[in-house]
Amino acid sequence: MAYEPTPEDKFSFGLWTVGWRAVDPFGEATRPPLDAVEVVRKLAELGAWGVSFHDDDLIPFGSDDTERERRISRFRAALDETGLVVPMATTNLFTHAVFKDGALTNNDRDIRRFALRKVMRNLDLAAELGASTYVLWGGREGAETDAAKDMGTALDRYREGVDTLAQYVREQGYDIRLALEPKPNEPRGDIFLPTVGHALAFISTLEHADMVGVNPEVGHEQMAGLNFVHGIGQAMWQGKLFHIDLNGQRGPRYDQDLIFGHGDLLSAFFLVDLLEHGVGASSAGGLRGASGAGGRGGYDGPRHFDYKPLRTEDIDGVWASAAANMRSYLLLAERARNFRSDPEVKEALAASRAPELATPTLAPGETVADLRADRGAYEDFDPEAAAARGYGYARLSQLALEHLIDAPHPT
Ligand code: DIG
Ligand code: MN
Ligand code: MN
Repeated sequence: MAYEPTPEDKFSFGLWTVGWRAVDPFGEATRPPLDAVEVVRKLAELGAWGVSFHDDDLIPFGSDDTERERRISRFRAALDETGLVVPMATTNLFTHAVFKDGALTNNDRDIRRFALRKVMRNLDLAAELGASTYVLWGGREGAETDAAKDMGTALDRYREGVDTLAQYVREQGYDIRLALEPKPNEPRGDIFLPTVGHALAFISTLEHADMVGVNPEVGHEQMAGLNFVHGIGQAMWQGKLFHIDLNGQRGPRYDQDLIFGHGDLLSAFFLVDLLEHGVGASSAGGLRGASGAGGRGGYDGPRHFDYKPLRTEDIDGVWASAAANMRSYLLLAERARNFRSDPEVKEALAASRAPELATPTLAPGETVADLRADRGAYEDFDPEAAAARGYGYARLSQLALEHLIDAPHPT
C-alpha cells in the first residue's frame, strides 16, 4: 500500500489552512496570500477529495456583489476542473472587529442580527455548492470576565441564533445539517460551549435538535485536557458526529493546529481506529462496529483537516504539510486494521473480558424485582474473589503500541 490518498478516502481541507499566512499574535505573515483557485488545484493534485471555506476566505469581507460573483465563479470553475467537492462551509464570525464581543451572543442586538444574516448569506452559497454540513464555531462567543455575561441569557441568545439558522435551512429546503464546533478558550478567555459534552447538552435543548450535531476538533478537546477519542465515541454513540476537524495538539496549551498525528500520536491511532471501525460492543473477534473488518464502519463523513502549516514553512513546506496529514491518516488506518485483525489482540480483548461489556447487565426480561431477589448478585456475591482478578490491559495496551510502531513480532 503506497499510502497515496484517493478521493475515496474523503480527505478535505479548509481554504484557511494551507492558506494561512502565518500571522500570529507575536509576528507578521511569513507567507504571501494564496489564491483559492491555486489551493483547489494543488489539493486535488495531492489527492484530496474536498475543500471547505469560511465566507471571508473566498470573498473578502466587504466585497461588492461584482467582486463576490467573480470570486465565486472562479472557485466554482476550479471545482469543476478538478472534481473537488465542497462537503462543508462555515462563517467567519471572529476576525472582523465588529465581532470582538461575539456574534450570536454579542450584547449588541444589531450585531447579533448582522451575524445571523452573514451566516444565512453563506448558507445560500454552501447550498449552491452542494455542502451538506455547515459548521458554527463560536470562537468569539465568550468572555474574559465573569462580570460580562449572564450565562443563562447568553445561552438563550445562542440557542435563539442556532434555532433561527436551523429554521432558515428548513424553510429554504437545504439538505444541510448544522455542526457546532466546541473550543474551551482562545481567542476568548473562555468560550461558551467549550467541549463536546457542553455542545451535546446544548443541542438537546434546541427546537430543531435533529439537524444539529457537532464538529469536534482534536486539539480543542485536548486543550481542555480531555480524551478526544472518548468525546468522539460519545458523539458517535449519540448519532451527532456530523463532521470532524483533524489536527495535532501537544497537551493543554495554546491551539497548535499541528499536522494530524504530530501531537498525541497514540490518541491519533485510536481515533483512526474508532473512525474506521466504529463504536459499539467489541464483537467476539475483538472487532468493533458494523464494519467488523474495518473501513468506515464508524463514521463515513469527511476526514477534514483543520490545521496550520508551521509558521517556519515556505510554500513547499505548506504542501508537504498538507500531504503529511493524509499520509499520517492512511498509515494509522493500516496500523489500526492490523491491530483489529491480530489474533493475539482478539485473544487479549477476550482475556480483558471486553466482549462481556456488550452483554446487558440485566437479563432479557429481568425486572428490578428479579434483580433484587437474585442472591447471586449480592448476598452470595464474593467481592474479594472478583477484586482479585486482573484485566490484562497492560498487555493489550502494549499490543496497541507495537502495532502503532509496527514493531517486529516475535516469530
Ligand atoms: C477553528 O478551529 C475553526 C474555524 O477555523 C472554523 O470556523 C472551523 C471550521 O472547521 N474551525
Ligand atoms: Mn484549532
Ligand atoms: Mn476547527
